[in-house]
Amino acid sequence: MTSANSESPLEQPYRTAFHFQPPKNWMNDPNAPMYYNGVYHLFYQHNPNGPLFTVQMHWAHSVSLDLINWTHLDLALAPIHPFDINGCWSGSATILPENKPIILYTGIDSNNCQVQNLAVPKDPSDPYLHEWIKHTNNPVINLPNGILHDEFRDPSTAWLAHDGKWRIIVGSQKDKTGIAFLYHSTDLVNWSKHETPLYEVAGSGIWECVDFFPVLVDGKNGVDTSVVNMNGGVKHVLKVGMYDNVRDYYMIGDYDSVKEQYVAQNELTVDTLRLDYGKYYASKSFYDPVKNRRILMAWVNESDSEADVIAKGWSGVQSLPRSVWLDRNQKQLVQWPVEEIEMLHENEVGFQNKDLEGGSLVEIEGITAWQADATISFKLTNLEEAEELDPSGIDPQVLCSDMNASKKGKFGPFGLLALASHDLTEQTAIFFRVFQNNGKYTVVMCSDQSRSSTRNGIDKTTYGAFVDIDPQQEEISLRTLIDHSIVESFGGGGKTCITARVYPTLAIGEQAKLFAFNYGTESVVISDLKAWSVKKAQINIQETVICKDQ
Ligand code: DQQ
Repeated sequence: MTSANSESPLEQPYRTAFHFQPPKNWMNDPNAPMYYNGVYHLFYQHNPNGPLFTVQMHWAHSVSLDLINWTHLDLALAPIHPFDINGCWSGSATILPENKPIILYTGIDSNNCQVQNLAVPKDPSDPYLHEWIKHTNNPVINLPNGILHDEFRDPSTAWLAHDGKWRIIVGSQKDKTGIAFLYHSTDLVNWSKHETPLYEVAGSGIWECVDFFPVLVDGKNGVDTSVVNMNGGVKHVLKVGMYDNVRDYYMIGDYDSVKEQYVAQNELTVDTLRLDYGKYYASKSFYDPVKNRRILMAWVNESDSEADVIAKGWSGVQSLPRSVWLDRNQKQLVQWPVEEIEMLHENEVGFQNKDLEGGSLVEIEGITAWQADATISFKLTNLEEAEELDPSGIDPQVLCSDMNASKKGKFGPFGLLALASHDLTEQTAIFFRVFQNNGKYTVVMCSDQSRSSTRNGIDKTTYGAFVDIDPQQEEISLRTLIDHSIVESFGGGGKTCITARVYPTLAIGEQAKLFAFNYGTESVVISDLKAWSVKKAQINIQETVICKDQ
């Protein structure tokens, strides 16, 4: 294998076509995504010197006019000052009311202590904000008493509350209790720790990349992070990255900035709500004022070995940016790929109302199946025939591994076989199973990577989660974005998301195929199928190519 720079699909079959990644080397967390003066900015944790993680993180920087095509800029932050000499770690952007962006980030200082730093653009009139100046008062927040030197990081976007004071949260832990420390400031330079954290959960371990944002109670639009009180019109999401299991969990609740209290309506346990039930971590959201929406991005790590990463010369992709809003049931979030992906669609194919008998499959032809966007909806009748299963105490991920895509049920497995070789030796199966219990139905969504590659030494964990829909009332829908080595799936209209990394050896380029399948014994009806080839995005093109009037 040659380095990522050569970009030949045969030499670099796992480089993505429309998911963001750097030209080469290591990338992890998205940092400080924001919209400023007509341009979207994405910074990210980057090792500019190699494809593996190092504590000596830099902030790399790319800009976009549409969240799909990106221009690569010079590094924005490098670890060269006493307050970040051992690493510029994750952080967030805030756009101040006078339309000035700032960044707060974690520095690993010369004592290897995690502290929080402030940076501002050198020239706010520069459309791309190339250069960033670190504040002379850095660090602006020191390690709290009683907290270990390496357990205090990732400041959130700041929000401005009723009293004219800014607030941020910072992730930490004490004796295994995960903590979101709360800080107040009037000038974003001088910060004081509030006497109580915004939230803490015993036993959850250190929290990383905390995110705290409002969502409309009614509607899909986003709201600015500083909207804290709309007379009950918003709820607040607290998202925490749990370092111990590398998963992003969230709670929905009510935030009162006067009482400085967050009351969550769901508990945070390993069984509760996750943004994505596959590989998806360190996510960060921002409010996009142009399209009045909240956008979410996350790091999707590799599943191959360190030796593979060294051979490829790069590691890590970003999820496709997703719009995120509160479901009508007010109990969970809904996520959906940003509409801009449609500019890359071509070769639309589809059909309606096709019976898919038990044990059958149908190829979705006419698209480039290794670079595709597919949506499919299933209608089920005879639901009284569904197998019995009491969902209480069931871990859907375990259920999906035990009952993988090759295990015949009654309703299910049915779904898509992505990145499949012609003889199906290789396939990534994204599918549903439906069960009943005392007149209620349970829908389980699985992403089965066990046959995704003929190669060994790859993490092929099967993922699974419940989808909170009633198949008597609504069809079961699936949308899957397929991009060489990433399969990003949205079940139930975006209520359940599962992202996987896969490394096919046969299902590469024109050899890759896409099928709809039903290996259950009961028939299902494909009420609607649409699929597109997805053209290659311009990712990390040279700076001169992008300009605002294009
Ligand atoms: N990655 C960063 C940290 C953060 C972690 C270091 C999450 O700031 O806690 O690269 O993946």
